[in-house]
Amino acid sequence: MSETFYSIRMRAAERSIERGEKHISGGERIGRQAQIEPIVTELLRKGSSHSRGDADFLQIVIEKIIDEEIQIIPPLAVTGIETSSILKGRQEARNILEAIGISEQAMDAAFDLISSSNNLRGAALIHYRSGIRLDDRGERGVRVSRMDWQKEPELGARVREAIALASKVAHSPYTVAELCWSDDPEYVIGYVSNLATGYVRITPLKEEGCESGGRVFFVADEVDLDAYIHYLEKTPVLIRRKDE
Ligand code: WAQ
Ligand code: MG
Repeated sequence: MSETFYSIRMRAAERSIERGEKHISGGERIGRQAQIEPIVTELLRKGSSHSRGDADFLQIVIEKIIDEEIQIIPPLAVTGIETSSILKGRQEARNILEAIGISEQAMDAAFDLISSSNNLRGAALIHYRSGIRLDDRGERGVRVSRMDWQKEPELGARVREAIALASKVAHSPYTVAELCWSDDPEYVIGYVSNLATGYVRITPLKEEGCESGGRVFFVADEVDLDAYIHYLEKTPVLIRRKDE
């Protein structure tokens, strides 16, 4: 692919002297030159009218992708589970994670972290057996970036973004599984994913009105952390369905 692509990223935050910085919203896209303007407009809308609050800091970065070849990967297959309570939803998530081989300890660490009121801006990397956090990014976590659909699928923006992210994450050999639910107070659906299981949407995973949410990537034994984080943050990935 010799065409020029751009990474377009947004982050929005609420800043106060007493409470420091609260993450409101983020977004990561890839586009050709002609798509920059519409993508910037979409990201601006996303960050400036958000249920988590009014951003008083909003940053958009546009960067030409030069030094790395774009990888093309297929999206994870999507399935869904609906339950009647958060307890049951979380149990379904645990059953899937257990079947994948995630330890009890690692699951507890992940659920504690995501349901804590201290949200990260990115994801926490947790060892799939010990439950020990492996990245040293603190409150920032690791922000997966530089991924998008080659052709926009007919899905809502949120689902489209989540499947693109989960597909990129799952395609690393160091990812054993991912657990996620939103930090947006009105959105109670989350997912468990990996390459073999696909993207399993589960609802509900949290209470309506709750602002806790996040992402945990369960990481394999043989992980090369620097290479893994480089892939997540920097390697450009386009998602393309097999029949396109
Ligand atoms: N990289 C790493 N972590 C991220 C990223 C990223 N690019 N974007 C968000 N996160 C983390 C961060 O901790 C957020 O607080 C948290 O995930 C939730 O982000 O119906 O909307 O964008 O199939 O609020 C999943 C279900 C929705 C979608 C997830 O996440 C569906 C969602 P949000
Ligand atoms: Mg959010």
